[in-house]
Formats: sequence, C-alpha cells, structure tokens
Amino acid sequence: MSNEKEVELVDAFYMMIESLKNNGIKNLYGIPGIPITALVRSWQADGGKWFGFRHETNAAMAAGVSGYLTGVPGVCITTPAPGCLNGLAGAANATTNGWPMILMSGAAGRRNTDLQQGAFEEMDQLWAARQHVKAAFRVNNLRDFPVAIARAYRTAVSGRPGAVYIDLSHEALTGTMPAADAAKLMFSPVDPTPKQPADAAAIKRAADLLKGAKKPLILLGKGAAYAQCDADIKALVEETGIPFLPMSMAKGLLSDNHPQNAGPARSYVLPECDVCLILGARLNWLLGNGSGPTWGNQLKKFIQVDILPNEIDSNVPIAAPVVGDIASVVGQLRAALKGMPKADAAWMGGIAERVQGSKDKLAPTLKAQTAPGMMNYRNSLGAVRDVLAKNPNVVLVNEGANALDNGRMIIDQYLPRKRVDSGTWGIMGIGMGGSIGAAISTGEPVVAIEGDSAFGFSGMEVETMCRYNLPITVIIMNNGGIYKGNEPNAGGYDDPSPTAFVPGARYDMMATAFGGVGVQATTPEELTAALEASLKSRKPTVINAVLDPDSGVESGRISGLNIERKKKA
Ligand code: FYN
Ligand code: ADP
Ligand code: MG
Repeated sequence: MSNEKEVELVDAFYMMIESLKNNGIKNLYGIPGIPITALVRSWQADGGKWFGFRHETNAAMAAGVSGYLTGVPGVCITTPAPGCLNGLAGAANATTNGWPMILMSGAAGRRNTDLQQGAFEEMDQLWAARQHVKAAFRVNNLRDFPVAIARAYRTAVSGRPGAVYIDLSHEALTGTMPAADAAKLMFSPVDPTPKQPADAAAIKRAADLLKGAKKPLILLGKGAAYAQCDADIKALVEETGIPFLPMSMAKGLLSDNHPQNAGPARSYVLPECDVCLILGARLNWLLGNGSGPTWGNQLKKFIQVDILPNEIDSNVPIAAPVVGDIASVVGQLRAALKGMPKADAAWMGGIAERVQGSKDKLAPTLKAQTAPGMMNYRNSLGAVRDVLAKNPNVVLVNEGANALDNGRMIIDQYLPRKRVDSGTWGIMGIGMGGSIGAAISTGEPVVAIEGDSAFGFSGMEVETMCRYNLPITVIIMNNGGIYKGNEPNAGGYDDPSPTAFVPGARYDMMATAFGGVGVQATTPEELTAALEASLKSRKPTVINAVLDPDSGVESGRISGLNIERKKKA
C-alpha cells in the first residue's frame, strides 16, 4: 500500500501539442497511421486543424507552400520509413526553394533500429533526412518537445528559410511526466525571425554602383516576395525609375501591368543591362548561372541582396554584396538612393518598345479559333487569363512543361505571392499539395493550371480537395501526353510511346467521383464559362481542357537541357 499522493501526469502527445500551440501552429498536414494516429486525433480534439492527405509528399508540399505564402512554417506529420521518405520529397523541395516548414515522422524504437533488428517500419530516418533539410533533430524524451519545436520553428524561419525535420522516436512518444514539471518547460520563442539589416558600408557600395549605372535593372526573386515588404519594394522601384524583371514567383510583387515591368523584354534587358540589383534571387540555372548568352556574354556588375552570406559569389563575382534581410535592406537602400535621378529615358524607351512588341506578337495567338477539342496552349490560356484578370486575389498554382512556360508568359499577376510553381528544381508534383496548402493557409480561391502529366503526380488529392470542400479549380491542359500526346512508338510496334497517355482521358470525372464538379471544356468559350462558374461557386472543380495532341514542344522552353542520342558510327 502506498501513501504517496497521486501525481498528475502528462503524456508525449500533450507535450507536443502544447509546444506546437506555443509556437502559433494552427494547421497540421499529413497522413495518420502507426504510431501517430492517436496523436493527430488528440490534436483535433484539442482544437487543432487537421488536413489528411492521400500521399505524404503532397502533405509536405502543402506545408512548404503555406510556409512560403504566409511566413509561418507549415507542419507535416507522417508515419515512419516510407511515410518519412515520401514527406522528405516535399521537405527537400521546400529547402531548395527556401520555404519554411517542419516535417515530423514517427519512428521505430531506437534499440531495435540501431541494432537493425527488424522492427515495424524500421529505418534510420534522421540520417536519411539530414541531407535534405536545413536541420534535423531527434526527440528521445517527451520533456524535450518544447525546445525541439521552438528550435525547429526558429531554424525554419530565420536566415534563409527551409525545412526542418524532427524524428519522433518511439521512446519520446511513449513516455509520461508530471504535469507540474511539464508546465515549467513550456515557452513561446521571442523574436524567431529577427531583422538583419545590412552593414552601412555595403549599402553605400551598392548605392554608389546603382547611381553610376547607365542601364540599371532590378531583378526580383521569390525571396523578395517572401520578405513581405511589398510597399517598400514598389517604392524603391518607382523612386529610382529602374525597370524590374520578376522571376516567375515574383510576378505580381509589382503588377505585371506596371510600366516599369521588363518581363516581356527578358531577352533584351538581361544582356543589355550594366548594373543588376538582385533582390532575393539566385544566379542558378534559371538565370544562366550569371554568365553566358543570357547575360550577353559579359560579366555584369551585380549588386546581390541576400540573407545568406555564402550565396554571394556562388556562380560569378558579385561587385556589391549586401547581406541582410530584404525588408530591412530595401529601406536602407531607399534612404541611400534618395534624390537619385530616374533611370535613363533611352534605356526605358528601348525596353517599352520591346515590351509592346512582345505583347503585340502574343495577343492574336490568345484569341485564335480552333475546332472543338483542338485547343492549343495559347488560346486556352488566353481564355483563362481573361477570367483571372477579373479575379486578382486567386492564387495560381502552375506546373508542367508547356503548361508552365505558357502559364508564366500568358497569365498576368497583379498582387504579390499569388503564384506558386515548379520552382527552383523545376518539379512536377507540387500541384494538388500546393493548391491545398495555398487554399488553407490564405483562405483565397486557388486555380491550378496543370499539364496532364504534372497533374498525375498528385491527382489523388482531388479527393482531399473534395473532402475539405476547398475552393480549388484544377484546369488540366490535356494533350494526352508528356510534351505531346501523339508521339508514335519509336520501335514501330503498338505499345504506347514513353511520353503518351490514354488518349481522350476524362480527368473531369475524377472530381465527380468524389462529389466535386467535373467539366469537360473543348473550346476557349467553354473553358471561360467553366472557370467563371467554378470561381463563383467556390466548389472543388476539375476542368478537362481538351487540347490538340500535337500542341506543345518537347521540354517547353528548356529543351536545350536534354541530352540527344549520339549518332552511331
Ligand atoms: C514574358 N514574355 C511575354 C510576356 N511575358 N511576351 C508577351 N507578353 C508577356 N506578358 C516573353 C519574354 O520576353 C520571353 O521572350 C518569353 O515570353 C518567355 O518569358 P520567360 O518565361 O520570362 O522567359 P524564359 O526565357 O522562358 O525564362 C527562362 C527561365 C524559364 C529558365 C527562367 O524558362 C523558367 O522559369 N523555366 C522553368 C522551366 C521548368 O521548371 N520546367 C519544368 C520542367 S519541364 P524573349 O524575351 O523573347 O525570350 C521538363 O521537361
Ligand atoms: P527565384 O527562384 O525567384 O530566383 P530563389 O529561390 O532562387 O528565387 O532565391 C531566393 C533568395 O532569396 C535565396 O537566395 C534566399 O536566401 C533569399 N531570401 C529569402 N528570404 C529572404 C529575406 N527575407 N531577405 C533576404 N534574402 C532572402
Ligand atoms: Mg501533356
């Protein structure tokens, strides 16, 4: 018989849930299963929002995209081993893009795992995760949840944002501890995203270079969009009168209609500029790695603003590095550039002429008439463009090859952080996870423009969209294949070619299968009507836009990256 007073205990689920709440986390994305099913039930019972997916990669994509759009890391939770590996694909994509998120996976017990004794879903997950994320931690004791989650949050959002992995060991998930001790461990982190203004000498060096420029250019990347200092960036652009070129996800940071937008003159301004101020973009493959024909085969005088010091000089020498957070630095630059004369009229005039030329060339193709079921990328997206122009609050998600390239060129953006796409890696598979993450985290309607191939990587999440009744319209650019749908088998026999799908597929029926709205659109007029109705109803909708199987080019605008077969001797 014991005369000890009964001590109130808390369990690991309590420790984790309280820690997430103390960090302001409201949504969890993932898939339940051993050993986390009761954990996510407890989260929901405790008032947390749970969003259950059909594949962990899509849940992790949702977490990453919500992190990008809001600055609050999305949190994804998975089962062990394959669940963790699937989640890591999304975490790796978030890290590569600089988006904050946290991935947590349940794990088998340490004893069995470390001795490789064959536990259920045994895998050394921490080891696997480490190279794909900004940081990877393991919780082995429930008392460590407050520190682990605060640390993961701070790591995800400070400096260059990225994904953080937390391994939830069996030992951590199975413990209990006295409630009174637990209360003493709980805390909310102070200032997890500290301002990091740049050094005054770096600002002066950059300002002097810009003042001396004859053909200056401001290159805006998704880091600038992420920084959420939209008004200050607009003021910097307008006060200096310098033309700006948005990277794809920076479209809309300033409206695509802005008179200083050099987007439609991309291949003119990059080689022609003399000084280029880079705000939150990397000189990676998307920018010819800073040299070569993209830049007129000259070394430009680059001013690079980035929060990560070792991004500077990563590809070519940077004349004026400015290390700091964009929100602080843009304010510092505006002060240093006060009174600077506006950019040269001849430079601006030359750009305006090219912009108009590109627009005039594109315009008639957007209105071309085609027979029913034979739309092409131009006239179908021309119809979408006109509807979206009237709905600038829509978040656009865009992936594919031709669907991506044409979507980026044709669909104008008017507001910041309204475009999510294949991003730094050029991936397929962000579509439905990204759309769901965007709809949940922003509360805005989402339109996904998907190549029929790209859609396949996450298409099962149409059920998730329908289950949560999310205002998402998916437009499948259906030409029946990867790049094109009419390629014959190169061997001359009847099997489909490597790039072909079932001809005439009815992707719209995937929505009706789950209680959503499915529409087949064979003409631009039908596409317009279907999209308008969907935006009005806010019902989950899949529109099967039927394209000519011959519409499209291999690898879109990056076909130069393909390797051709060497000729036989
Ligand atoms: C742009 N352009 C326009 C407009 N906007 N013309 C008319 N009107 C408007 N509004 C012009 C622009 O000047 C370019 O023409 C052309 O359209 C394309 O513009 P974009 O997209 O900005 O430029 P470009 O050269 O394609 O950009 C390079 C890139 C981009 C690498 C940054 O291709 C990209 O982001 N690619 C991602 C590809 C990817 O991830 N694919 C997934 C894998 S596909 P010119 O100035 O005449 O050149 C696997 O197979
Ligand atoms: P894009 O694909 O649009 O060219 P990238 O993802 O390549 O953009 O580059 C974004 C850059 O922005 C990264 O180098 C990242 O370190 C940087 N960055 C992200 N957030 C901030 C911020 N708040 N302040 C400064 N730099 C930032
Ligand atoms: Mg296709």
